[in-house]
Formats: sequence, structure tokens, C-alpha cells
Amino acid sequence: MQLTPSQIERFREDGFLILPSLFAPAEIAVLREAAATVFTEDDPANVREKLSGEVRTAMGLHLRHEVFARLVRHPRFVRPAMQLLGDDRLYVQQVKINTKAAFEGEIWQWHYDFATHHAEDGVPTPVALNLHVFLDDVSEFNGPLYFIPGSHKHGPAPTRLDTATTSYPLWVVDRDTVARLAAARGLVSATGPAGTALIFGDCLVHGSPPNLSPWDRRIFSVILNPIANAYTKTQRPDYKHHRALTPVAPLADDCLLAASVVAAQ
Ligand SMILES: O=C(O)CCC(=O)C(=O)O
Repeated sequence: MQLTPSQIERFREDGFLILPSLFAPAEIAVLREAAATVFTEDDPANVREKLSGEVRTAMGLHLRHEVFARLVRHPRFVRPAMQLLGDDRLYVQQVKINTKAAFEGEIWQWHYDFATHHAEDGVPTPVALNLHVFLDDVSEFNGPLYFIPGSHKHGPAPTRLDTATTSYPLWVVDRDTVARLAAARGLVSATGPAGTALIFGDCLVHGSPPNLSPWDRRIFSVILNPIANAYTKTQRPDYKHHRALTPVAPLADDCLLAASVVAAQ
């Protein structure tokens, strides 16, 4: 799996890529089954919504389930990340499923990931990549991510730590900055059927609305960061920024469907 020159160009221009059908329905079925298991666990890495108590984000997943241990090393994630970064020595920085339960899923405020990676974890430069795959169909109704295309080109915007809006502390971008950045090229909502993947960079401004719909919205995310750009602070728990600086090595393309993963469940 390699990105084409035009995909790389689009990533550089827009700050994100949407990759339709990157994972097949049979692979999504395996991921959904594993997701159901980790969501029932009583674990501090399952962060709950402020209002409903539903799981908002289930973190540290590659240490909690064999299926996710494989997914973070999947060549369809790892090879494009190595290609975009021009670096083969990446570590697994964060692994989660953001859920947005039907009717209850709350917002993710406008932010870019580097603000939190830098302020909380002391990551030096904004190069980490956030790779997503939709475990459910994501439409305009069930809380898709909104991207501000090109916003990464302005570099890190001013931010403030918001510990009040949701249960998840986040370094957020103010409304005037969002309005100024969105004036150039508007907004894009990242929608598509289950199996759609996203790749976006550390300075891309994004957020997502609540899920008012009767449909769950589960999205898996792995953040890969060059080992040369690793954290310098360890104030957050390991499940929010993993300490292991082991270079991630891609597995075989069929790693999610191989008999051994089924046996390990
Ligand atoms: O799940 C969402 O809606 C937001 C996810 C997000 O902001 C992120 O992965 O950085």
C-alpha cells in the first residue's frame, strides 16, 4: 500500500486525506467484535461522556486486544505514514476508538492535535499523523469530523486548555481563529461508509458536532509519531501517550483476517 503522488499532493495542500473503502466489510466485522469487548471493560482507559456516562473514548487498545495490536501495525496504515513522513522509525503514540453513542455522543471542540501533544507531552514538532478508520457508516447526522482544509499551513494557532466542556481535557482553538481559517476554504465533513479511512496531520484544525441521530458512530484512531520527535514529558497516563519507543513494523496485509487473530479472541 503506497499513496499516489496526487494523494500526497492533496495531503500537503489540504492537511488530510479521505481514503474510501481502505478496509473491507469482513475486516470491519472483526474490528467491531473486538470493539464490543473492550467497551464492556471497567478500565480507566475507557473515558466516559460527561452527561450520559456512555463510553466516549476507549484508549490504549493495542495493549488490551490482539485485534487492535494488529491494526496499529497494519500496512495500510503504517506504509502511508512512513511514506508521508519519510521516516521508517515511528512509534505508536495513541490508540483509541471515539464512539459518539447514538443520541448521547458529545462534541469534540475545535482543536489541532499538536497543541495537546506539545503542551501535555512535550512533543517538539507537529509532524505526528492521526490515522482513522470508520467502524460505522459516518454521515452528516451522526457527528462526523469537520476539517478546515489548509489550516495546517498557518502553523500552530493560539490555544487554551478546556477542562469544562467535555470529560476529556483538550487544548482548543478560539472562535475568531476558526472563523478566520475557515474563511479561506470553508469546511469539509469527513463522511463515508464503514471502512473509510482518514489521515490528517498534527496542525490541521478539526472538531465534531454531537450525535443527535439514532446511529452510533465509532471511529478507530492511531497516532504515529517519529521516534526522533518523541515526548519529553510524562505527565499524562500511558494510555494517552504511550511511552514505548519501539519502531512499528508493518504486518501482512491479511493480518486482521488471519486464522490466528480469530483464535486469539
Ligand atoms: O472523534 C472525533 O469526533 C474527534 C476525533 C479527534 O478530534 C481526533 O482524533 O483528534
